[in-house]
Amino acid sequence: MSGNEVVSIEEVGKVALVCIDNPPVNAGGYGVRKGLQDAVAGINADGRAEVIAIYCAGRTFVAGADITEFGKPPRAPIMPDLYNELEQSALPLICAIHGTALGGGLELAMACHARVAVPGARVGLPEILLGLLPGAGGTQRAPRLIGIPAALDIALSGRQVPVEEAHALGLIDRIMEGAPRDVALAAARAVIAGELAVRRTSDLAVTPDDAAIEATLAKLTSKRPALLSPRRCVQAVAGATLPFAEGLAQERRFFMECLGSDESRGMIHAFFGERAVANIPEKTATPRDIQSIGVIGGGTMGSGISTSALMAGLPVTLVEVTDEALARGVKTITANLDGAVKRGKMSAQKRDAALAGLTAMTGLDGLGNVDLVIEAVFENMEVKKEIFGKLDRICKPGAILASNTSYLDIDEIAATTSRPADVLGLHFFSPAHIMRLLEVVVGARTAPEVVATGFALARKMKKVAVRAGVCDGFIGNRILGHYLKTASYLVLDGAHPDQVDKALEGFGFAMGPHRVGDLAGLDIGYMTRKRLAATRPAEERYGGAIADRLSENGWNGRKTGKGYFVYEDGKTLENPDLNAIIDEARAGAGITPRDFDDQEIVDRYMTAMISEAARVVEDGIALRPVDVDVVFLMGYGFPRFRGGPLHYADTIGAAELVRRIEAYAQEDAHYWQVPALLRRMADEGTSFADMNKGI
Ligand code: 3H9
Repeated sequence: MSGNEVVSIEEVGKVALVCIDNPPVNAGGYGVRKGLQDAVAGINADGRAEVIAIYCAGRTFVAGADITEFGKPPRAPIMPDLYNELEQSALPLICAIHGTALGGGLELAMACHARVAVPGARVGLPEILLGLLPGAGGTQRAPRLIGIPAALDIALSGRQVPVEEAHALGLIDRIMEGAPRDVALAAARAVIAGELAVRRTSDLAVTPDDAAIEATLAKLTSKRPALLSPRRCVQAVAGATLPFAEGLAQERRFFMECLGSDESRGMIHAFFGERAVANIPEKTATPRDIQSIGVIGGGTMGSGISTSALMAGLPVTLVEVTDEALARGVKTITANLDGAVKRGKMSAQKRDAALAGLTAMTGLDGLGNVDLVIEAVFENMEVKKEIFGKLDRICKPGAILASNTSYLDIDEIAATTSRPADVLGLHFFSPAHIMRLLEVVVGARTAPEVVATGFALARKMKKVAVRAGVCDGFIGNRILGHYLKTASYLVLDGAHPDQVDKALEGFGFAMGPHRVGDLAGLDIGYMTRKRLAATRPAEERYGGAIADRLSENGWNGRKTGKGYFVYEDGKTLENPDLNAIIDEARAGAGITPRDFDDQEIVDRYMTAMISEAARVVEDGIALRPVDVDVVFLMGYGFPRFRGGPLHYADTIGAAELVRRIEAYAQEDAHYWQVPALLRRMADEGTSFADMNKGI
């Protein structure tokens, strides 16, 4: 009865304490499962203890199954069988939770005969975020403990439930203060003293709730029709009214079906991708200490960045040109923080403390003492150069000078200073206090510790940083600029903007490109096309005629009430003038329109996106394919269950992509060119996943 390398047993009087110690998050891999099985069986056989109490070492209770084991042959004991076995323990079996009991962790707790948790602990069933459903009895035991509606809410949202709420629901029996081992021991003694009740969850009855099941399924069909795992999750929960073994067998079937789906492969790729992007060449450099930040520009971006920094507890000096602009910036920041309080992201007290950290002033002179400056003025190289020249004179030695530019050359900006090693791009996404992506743009001379500081700042702001090289648009906007042309070509050639949007929404995007354009403002694209007009190659087909005409009419999208669509009383309606504009543009270009089916729309759009993404990897702008995936998942509304453009590309295969590009090139050989990387992959039979290996 000695346990194994990750599960140990300690006898304290009549209590057998079982400790799981499997860093970093005590995931329930084979060693943990086997250790628990042997420990609980051994203690029962031994006959000395009166209660068994499980707790975890380190920062958290079991955070779920070991995700890295998915896709490999299962190794007995598998979780659902093990938890049944544990639940049948003759000795009372309890657990003490700290940190987060998630997925298979919470399922372990629910298989115990009582559960206690420390203040601050959280519990949840996040399998849905991995394209799965709770597969170790969670869909059967949660309804028995807390009822069908609450079980549906927790399993479908995947949210982390605070311990107080979990206690009120009946998921946790008692909240107890102390170190996990002490709490486990005290709770076990309470069981011996008859002060803490124990019972087997699978013995409890479930109150049927067909209305809740049907309403939830109907909502899923209208809101998330493309996804398998939420639907299967509801069906599994509905099965909780069956005899326990039957419900459990059905849950297992559904779990295995989801585990074998592209949906879960995409979402698991996204989970590991978000963490893998932190693996950069500069990761061993020591970040500089950032205690204060300066933000230049109080517009939407500057205010959003300031809000994000203040929410992370960093004092901000906001700089604007005029008092009026400054007042507008402060007002926006205040409204952003109020919004965060309303959404439950921060307390009113924290908001007040954050606002107290804001200093607002006109002129750059007040930035002499800050550790990092983020310039967020409008996109004009001359203006930016002038600002960086001044910052070079004003800022203290060692201060980091960052630009929030979305596409301009960081090296050219850095060259206006005497300290190019301290200059980098920090490209936030709008709204900056909500969007979690940060592109850290590394110039030719940016110092490693400056890059590392960008990543550390992102972590502090609870954002995910992706390393990008210098080029027009970096990773995201460079690829976007390319594939948006496809959307315009599709419309010129015969598809309707609404059809294009609906086809892509069917693929999984929250909004199609025309609705997004209307939301962002069509004037942005209009100005970009004007800016690039002089450099547009003569062979390039011009796709902007329709959008140009909309902007020239003053129809710049939502903010003007009209763009590709008309916006009235919160509704999106057809623009009655759009067809005439489209007809005129087609006639002007001598095009006879043809029909497109939705699949061709998706194929062309995605192939264009993948082509440019392949070039971005090949050019070294992105370190690996997964970096592109994370940029699109976190910054461009790419459907998470598709895993990102290059994960999705692997589901098509390089050979088929090359074939498609060559076919499209028959009509437009300038736009549709096979990227050398894709050609090589097709010849060698390799995938983008191969290039991600060893991260
Ligand atoms: C499940 O349980 C299925 C069952 O229902 C049925 C089975 C039959 N496995 O996030 P962090 C790694 S599905 C393997 O940076 P934090 C992670 O990759 C599972 N590895 O820490 C990272 O590695 P690295 C349901 C895992 O403190 C390191 O641990 N559970 C797992 O910011 C640190 O992670 C979940 O979905 C895992 N389960 O956040 C929970 N989890 O350092 C997933 C983490 O090499 N996990 N790693 O990059 C989380 O949400 C967060 O990790 C957690 C800690 C909140 C726990």
